[in-house]
Amino acid sequence: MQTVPNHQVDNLQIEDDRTGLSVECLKRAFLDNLFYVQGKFPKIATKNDYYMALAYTVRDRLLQRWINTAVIYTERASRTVSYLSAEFLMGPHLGNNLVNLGIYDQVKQAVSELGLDLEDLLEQEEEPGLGNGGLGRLAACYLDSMATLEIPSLGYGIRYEFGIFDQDIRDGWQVEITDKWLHCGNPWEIARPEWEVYVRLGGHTEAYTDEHGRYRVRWIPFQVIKGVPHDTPILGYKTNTANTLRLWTAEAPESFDFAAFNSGDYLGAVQEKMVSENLSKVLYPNDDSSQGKRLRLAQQIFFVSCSLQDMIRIVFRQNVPLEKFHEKFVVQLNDTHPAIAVAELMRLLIDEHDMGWDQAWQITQKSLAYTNHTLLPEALERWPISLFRELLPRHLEIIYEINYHFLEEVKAKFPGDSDRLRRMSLIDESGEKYVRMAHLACVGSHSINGVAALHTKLLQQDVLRDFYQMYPEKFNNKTNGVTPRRFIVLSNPRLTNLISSKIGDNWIKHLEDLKHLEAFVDDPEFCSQWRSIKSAIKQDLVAYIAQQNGITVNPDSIFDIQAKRFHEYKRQHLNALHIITLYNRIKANPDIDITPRTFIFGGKAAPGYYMAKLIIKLLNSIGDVVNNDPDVRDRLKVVFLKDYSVKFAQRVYPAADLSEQISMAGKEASGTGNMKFALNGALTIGTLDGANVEIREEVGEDNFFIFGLTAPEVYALKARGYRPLDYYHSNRELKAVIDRIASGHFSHGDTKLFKPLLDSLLYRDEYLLFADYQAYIDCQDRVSQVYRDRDRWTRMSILNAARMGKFSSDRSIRDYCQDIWNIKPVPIELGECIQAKE
Ligand code: BZD
Repeated sequence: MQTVPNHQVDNLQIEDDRTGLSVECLKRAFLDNLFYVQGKFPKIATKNDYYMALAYTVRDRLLQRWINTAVIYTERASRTVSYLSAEFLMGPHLGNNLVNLGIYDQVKQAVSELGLDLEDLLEQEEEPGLGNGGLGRLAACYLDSMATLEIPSLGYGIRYEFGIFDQDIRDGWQVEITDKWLHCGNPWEIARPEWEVYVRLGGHTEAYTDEHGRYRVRWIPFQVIKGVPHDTPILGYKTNTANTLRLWTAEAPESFDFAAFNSGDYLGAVQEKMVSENLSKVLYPNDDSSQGKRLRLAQQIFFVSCSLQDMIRIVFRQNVPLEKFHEKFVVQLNDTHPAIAVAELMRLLIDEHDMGWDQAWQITQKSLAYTNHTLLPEALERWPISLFRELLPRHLEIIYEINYHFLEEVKAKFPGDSDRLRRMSLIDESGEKYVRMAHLACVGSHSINGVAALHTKLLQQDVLRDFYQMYPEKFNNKTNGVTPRRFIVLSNPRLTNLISSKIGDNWIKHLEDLKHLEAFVDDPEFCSQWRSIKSAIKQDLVAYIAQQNGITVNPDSIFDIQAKRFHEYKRQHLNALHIITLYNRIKANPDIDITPRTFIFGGKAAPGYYMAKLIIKLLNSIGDVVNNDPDVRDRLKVVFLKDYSVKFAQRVYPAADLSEQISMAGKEASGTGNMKFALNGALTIGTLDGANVEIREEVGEDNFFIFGLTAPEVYALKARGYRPLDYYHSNRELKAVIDRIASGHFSHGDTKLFKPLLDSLLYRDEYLLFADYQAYIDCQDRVSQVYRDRDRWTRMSILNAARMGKFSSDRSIRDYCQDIWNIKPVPIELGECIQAKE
C-alpha cells in the first residue's frame, strides 16, 4: 500500500489531552477514553472498562513517542537490531509503561481522585504469556534495555492466540487450562494489515534457465499463508525512544476461497482457512525438548519468513540497496528456533531478488548472529529430513548446498578427518536423517554466544567444540541480565524509594551505581529500614497465601523460594529432600530447635513431562502433611503457588529471604531468576552453575551460600561410574527421607504413587541429587544458623543488592552493541517531527 503525503497532517499539533502528563489532564483523558473508546460511563463501567480506559490513556502518550521514533529512524535509515524470537514473555504492559513514562505517581493520584485504586486496575491486565520461561523473558528484558539505551530495534515473533497455559492445581496435580489472553481485547497493539506478507509451504521445486542463461530454481508451493503484523510500542525508561515489537498472525490468503465456494465446497473453503490460522494458534509449552512436530516447524518458517520479508521491505523503503542489507540490519537469533533464517535469507536473496550465491552468503553471514541457551543435549533442535522436504523443499536444497561448501571448508582446515566431517555436518546421518539447527545457525552466523561465562566455556569445550575449533573468532560470551525497571522499580517500590532516598535515582539507568549503597551497610537506621521493608513485603505475601492457599504462614520464618519451570535438572526435588529431612528431625525430636521456614514453590511443568508433574504432586503432598502435622507446630510450611507468571513473579521476588538456584552444575545455561531475587535482597543458595558463578564473584563468597559438585566434578563422577544406591545406604538421613516417601507417608499409604520418582533416583539419578544431598543439607543448616543473626543477614542482603550492578540487561545490551551488533544509540527529540513542520 502507498503512503500518501499530507502536509496538513504534518502540521497538525497533537492536542494536549492525548499527550499531557499533569494529573488534571490525565483525569480528563481517562474519562474521555472511557466514554469515546470504551463506550462506557462511570455508572455502568466495570473494572475492566476502567483498566482499558487507563490503558488507552497511556497508549496515547506512547504513540507520540512511537511515531517520532519511527519518523527519525526512517529519515536516517538507522542501523537496526532485529531480535528474532519465537517467544516474548512481556508481562503486563500498563505498570511498566507508567514507570518508563515517569507518570506512575501522577496516574495513581488521578485515578484515586476519581475514586479508583491504581493497584486494582493494574491487577486487571491479562498478561501476554507468549513464552515458556527464561528465554522468552530475556527477550522482553532486552527490548526494554534496547529502548532505554536508544538503540533502534525491532522484536519479531509470533502473536500466539493462546499463550502459555494457565496452571491449576487439583488434588495436588497440575492441570492445564488454555490461556485466553485476548479475550477482553488488547489495547497495546495496532494491527498493520497494509504490511501483510505471504509465506509458502510444501509443494516442489523446478529448475529453469532465466533470460540471462542462468540456472534458477522456482518453488511451487502447496500452500500459502498470509502473515499480518501486530505492533506494540516498547518505550524506554525516561527516554523518548519507543521501539516496536512486531508479532505475526497467520491467516488464510483470502478470507474466502471463492473457487471452492462456487464449486459448492463451502466447508472445504472454511477448512483451508482454519488450517492456515492454526499456525499462530498456540505456543508450544515445552522448554526442553525438540519433538519434531510439523506445526512447530511451520511456525518457525512462518515468523522468520514474515520478518525477513518485512526487513527487505524496510530496506527498499529507505532506499538502501539490498546489497547493504547487513549494514541496515543485524539479526539476532534467540536460540535455534529462528535458525531457518539462514536458509530463508539465502532463498529470498537468490530466488526472489536475483542475487548470486557468494554475495548472498556474505550478506547472510554478516547479518546473522546466534545465541545458544542450552546445554541439554535433548534440547538441541533437529528436524527429520522427511518433514523438512515435505514442508520446505527449497530450503532443504539450499541447506544441502550450504553443507557442501561448509564441509569443503572443514576438509581444507582438517584434512583427512572424516569423523569430524560426520560430526559437524548440517545433516545428522547416524540413523534417520535430521537437519541439525544449531549447526546451521553456527555456520550461517558471524557470532555465536552463550549466556553466562561458564555456559560459553562449556559450549566451547563440549557441545559446540568442533565449531569452536573451526571458527574460534565467532565465539563470545554475553552474560544475561534483567531489567531493573520491571524487577525492582515496578515490583518493589518500597525498596526502590529507600535506595533512591540514599543514593538518588541514577541507579535505575546505571545499575552499577547501586554500589554506593555499601556506604550505608553499617548505618543501623538504614539497616533497620531495609529489614522492615522486607518484613512488610513478606506480610503482603502472607496475606496472599492465606487467601489463595488457605495456609497460615509465619512472616518471621525464612522465606525460602524456588520459582522457575519444573525440570529434573533444576532439582526442585532436592529441595523436597531437604524439607523432609527437617520434618524427620522434628518427628524424631519434637522439641528440636529449628529456624522456622516457609518453603515456597512456583512454576509450570511441560504438559507431557510426567516426572516434572510428579514432582509438583510430591511437593503438594508434602505440604498437605507437613502443614497439618501438630508436631511441626508451624515451624515448617510448604506452599505451592499456582499459575506462576511474570505478574506473579513480581510479587514473589521482593518477598524472598533465600533464593534456591540448585541445578546440577553444568546444566543451567545462566538462570535469570537468580539475578531478580538477589537484586531484591535475597541471599542465594546455589551450585556453581550458570550465572550463579558470576553472581557469587560479584557479591563475594561470604555473601553467597554455595554447595555441591562443580561441573568438572560432575563429569568425573559420571565417568567413574555413579552409584546412587551407595549414597542411599551410607547416609542415614538420606535413607530416612527416601524411606519416608516410599512408605506412603505423603500419599495416604499409597506406596506406588511416587515409586517412579524414587526408582529414578535410586537407580539412575541422572542429576546427582544423592551425590549433592549432604552438601546441600549442611549448607542449609548454615543458612538457618546465619538467619538467626538478624544483623548479619541484613548486612548480607544489602550487599547482595548493592553488588548486582553487572546483572542489568542494560549492561548485556551494551555488550551486544559493542561486540556483535556494531550499533550506536539514536536519541529521539520529541516534537521535532510531528509538530510545526513546514
Ligand atoms: O534461557 C533458558 C535457560 O534454561 C536459562 O538457563 C537461561 O537463563 C535462559 C535465558 O538465557 N532456556 C529457556 O528458557 N528455554 C526455553 O524456554 C525453550 C523454549 C522452547 C524450546 C526450547 C527451550
